[in-house]
Amino acid sequence: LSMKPDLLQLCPLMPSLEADLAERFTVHRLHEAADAEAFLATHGSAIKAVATGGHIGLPPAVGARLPALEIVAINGVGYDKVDLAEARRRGYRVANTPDVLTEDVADLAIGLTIAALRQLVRGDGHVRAGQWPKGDLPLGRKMSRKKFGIVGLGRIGRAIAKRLQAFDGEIGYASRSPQDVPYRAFESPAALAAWCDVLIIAAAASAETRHLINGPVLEALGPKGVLVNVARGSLVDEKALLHAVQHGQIAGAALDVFENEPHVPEGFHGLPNVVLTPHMASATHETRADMAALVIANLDAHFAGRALPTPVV
Ligand code: 8YV
Repeated sequence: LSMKPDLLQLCPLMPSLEADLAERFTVHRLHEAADAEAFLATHGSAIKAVATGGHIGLPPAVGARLPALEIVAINGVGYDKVDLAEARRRGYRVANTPDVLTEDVADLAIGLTIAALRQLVRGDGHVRAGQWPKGDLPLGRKMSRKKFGIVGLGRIGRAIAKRLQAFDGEIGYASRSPQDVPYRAFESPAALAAWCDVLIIAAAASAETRHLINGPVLEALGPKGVLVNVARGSLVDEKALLHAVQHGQIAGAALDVFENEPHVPEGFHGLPNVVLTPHMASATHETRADMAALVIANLDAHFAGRALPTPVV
């Protein structure tokens, strides 16, 4: 008889993490099951732990099938897709992987901003398609000395601001509460958007921040403004954004996250003024190894009866 507790895995994880999980748990992979309903009917009642991605969390319909659940270990910092009230009510723990991915997400925010302003992706396509001998690209926009607005000044927002300081511009922010920082505070995303050239989204997703960036905010950002999102798709009204980039209401956008991932509205595909990446802000060898180590550390701590290193609940 195996003494390993049963763990439900909800999405592919990197091979070394899957191996570490298999050493400790009897792992059941829901994402590989042909019939999820039947799979949960067979294994659900034994499951004590869940390993999942930040972008997947724990769907309520799955959580409801796991009566013995003790801990949800998220391989990511965002816990917007896990119902924390339900976790408290049912008495299971939730852990995430903060801090270790902050630098990567901030780095990608800078990369996306430069990519959007300087048309990096379009330029690459131009060369590959053999267009260079036929003419130059239209001009891009300057990055240095711009006004940068950051929505959400938590760990990631601050790391973005720190990097932006090298560009000799001005930095403003909008956040839930005023912060002790040398950046200009704005009372709302709309006020920030009206002031800045580049609006970077780094806030946590929640019911309160859903569609925080809506039509009026994009209108305030204006025809020279660029939107960058490395947070969650739900923070932006994607229909309003598509309309804005299609009609020149804003200059462009660089998006790593979308409302209905991995589905990206087709309207975006043909637009030269948008840069689209597949939710890859934390996707480096180094950071994914650090995240994996934290997932394991939280699970180990729980099953050893110790305090979790990075608990959410
Ligand atoms: C990951 C994320 O892409 O940290 C988060 O909240 O969304 C990302 O780091 C995802 O969680 C990987 O599983």
